[in-house]
Amino acid sequence: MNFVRIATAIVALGVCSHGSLGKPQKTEKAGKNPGFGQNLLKNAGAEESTEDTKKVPGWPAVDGFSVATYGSVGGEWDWGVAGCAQCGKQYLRLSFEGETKLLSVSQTVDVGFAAREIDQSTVTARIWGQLGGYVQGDTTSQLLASFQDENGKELGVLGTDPVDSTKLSKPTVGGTSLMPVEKSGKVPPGTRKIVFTWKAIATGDSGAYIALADNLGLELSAEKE
Ligand SMILES: [Ca+2]
Repeated sequence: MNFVRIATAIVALGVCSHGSLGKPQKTEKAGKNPGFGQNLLKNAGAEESTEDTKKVPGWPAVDGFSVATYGSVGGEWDWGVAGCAQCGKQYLRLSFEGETKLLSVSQTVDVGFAAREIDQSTVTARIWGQLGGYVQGDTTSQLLASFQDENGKELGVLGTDPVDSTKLSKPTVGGTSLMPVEKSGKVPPGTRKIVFTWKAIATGDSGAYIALADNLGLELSAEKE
């Protein structure tokens, strides 16, 4: 049993410490399993149309979570100005206030299609996105991937660093900006689902907190056979 626990701990550490910077984004064998090399999130770029901006297609309804058209919200960009070159026309918002200091939204992705490769410890997960908010603002956010077995037991977590709002580039219009974030790590054996979460956290006491995101992603790739 001790060996099992130690092995599990080593896997968990590996998940947290493996960076992907400089690595190719898709491995040469990514085509082997048709599910590899694909963005597994629904409506990852927030471009799907909806009549109610609080009902975001592909995402659960969460109070304070919404989709917006670039330019439609005062203070955040302007009409025709997107948060990034490939950001399209719409973006995601997490908005909360008062005593609420944290707000998140998640998608759960079934990765049973890669069970064999995952249990052989040959699968890498990559999460990425464009995250931001008001430059110098007191809201940060990050992306998290919780690797879980079929019973929902967490086997490991992969997370990007929270966005530093003082490092957001000065926007050409409006007061908000996005920056790319990314993290990769080994998928622990036994993983059958991945809970992808975008989590916003208040870093000050302004009482009004806004985190913005676009072009989120989660993909699996085979490292080796
Ligand atoms: Ca978009």
